[in-house]
Amino acid sequence: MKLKNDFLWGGSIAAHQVEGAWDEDGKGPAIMDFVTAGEYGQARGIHESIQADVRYPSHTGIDFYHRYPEDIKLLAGMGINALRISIDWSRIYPQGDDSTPNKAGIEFYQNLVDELLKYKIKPIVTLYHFEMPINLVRKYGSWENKKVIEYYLRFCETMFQALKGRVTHWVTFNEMNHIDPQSEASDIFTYIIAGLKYSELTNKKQTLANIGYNMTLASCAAVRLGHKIDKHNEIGCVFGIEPVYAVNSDPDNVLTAFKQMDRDFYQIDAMCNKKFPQYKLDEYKDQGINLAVSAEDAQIFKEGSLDFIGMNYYASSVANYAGASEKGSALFGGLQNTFLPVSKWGWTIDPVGLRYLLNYTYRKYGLPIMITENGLGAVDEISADGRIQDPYRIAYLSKHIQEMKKAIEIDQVNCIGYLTWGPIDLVSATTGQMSKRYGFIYVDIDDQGQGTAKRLKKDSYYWYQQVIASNGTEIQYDSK
Ligand code: BGP
Repeated sequence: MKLKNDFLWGGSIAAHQVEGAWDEDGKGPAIMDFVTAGEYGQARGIHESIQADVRYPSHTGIDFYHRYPEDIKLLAGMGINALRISIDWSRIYPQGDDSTPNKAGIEFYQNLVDELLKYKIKPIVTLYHFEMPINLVRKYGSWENKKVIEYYLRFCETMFQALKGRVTHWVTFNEMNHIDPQSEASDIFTYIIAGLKYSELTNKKQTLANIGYNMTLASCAAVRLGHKIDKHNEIGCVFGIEPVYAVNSDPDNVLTAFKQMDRDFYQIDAMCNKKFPQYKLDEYKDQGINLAVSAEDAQIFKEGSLDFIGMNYYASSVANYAGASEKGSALFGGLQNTFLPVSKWGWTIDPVGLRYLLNYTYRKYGLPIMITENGLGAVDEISADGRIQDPYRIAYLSKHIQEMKKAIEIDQVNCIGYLTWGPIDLVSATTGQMSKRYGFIYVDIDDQGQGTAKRLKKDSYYWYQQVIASNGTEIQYDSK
């Protein structure tokens, strides 16, 4: 298998990390609008109400809401043929349970999509990327309440209809798999996904299981709905998964690693195998967690299976093991791998892990896989002549593309696209920083929100242009 001519090369962004304009044109407050900026080792604050003199990065983002024509023109200059965007639910239904949608919000996304189509860039639209109206959390208790599924589906229907004929590729949810009753979670991870703080949940295991189940059900119901509205719709769900390796070949450690990695797959099982997995229900039962699949739900799982799997890939980790002396500090709490380097933010850099994960996932489901995020968060410096040299980013991306190509060309994995995270610098989700940059395009805004907001092309901009123009054959980097 070779990279197909219509292979998708592009990037991914999320509304709350770029748009800003958090209270303009009828947008309601959403969960991330209450989150302050943090940094590596210092968690983002989660506030009950907006406080004066506090910086909430989503309020201004990179001002994409007003600057998107300029930004899309720059992105188009690299030759990308796909951009994954998200729709901020709170722009469409400001309170989540409003009786009618906000026209200005719909128009914004119609115009944004038209701008992409003008440059022949395929819009890939995520319907939930950490952007829930806060009212749905406070009034209904977030995803634990089935009423929220109804409101989500109404929002999906509004957008499927509003963008019918313009958008064919959809993503129901971004990274719901981090909701996991079996492991301790940080407040920011449960908050980002469901607007709830882990430390404040009273019945943690039951609540997280309910949320994981309801989101899975909502995704399947959205797929079914999207197919009904337009048979051309290709609908996927995006997962943030990582390979989990064993520290050594001790079979106990190998089994522990397998179990830790497998935990992230029960929702994909449900979405691809037309059935919520019985093993998960039995496992829950053993742990005193009650979950029952109604006949109506079973029908939804049956009729709402995915067309493709979206994979966000950044890092791998090593499973904890009995007698480990160190505490897990890798991305999702695993141990660091002594064979591999880490980014400045402690994320393990493992290009081969991408090939491994592509193989593992493709062999399990046989569905097309789109790499929906990949990238290196790094600090960039502007030199005196205005140039931004970022060979570290090029090195990271080119190594990952090489491994993806091996998965496609040697291992016969049907991978349909490669989207980098944040092709234009944006606000970091986990830290709220601007200085954790992923882009090919630099945005002159600092961690305090100060700067000209000017956009500048980095060296990697020209490199990605060359990668795309050659359909992935020229990935070398000439630093001159
Ligand atoms: C993914 C999220 C993105 C993005 C990315 C990088 O999990 O889908 O929203 O933010 O991680 O993370 P960060 O911004 O924390 O560096």
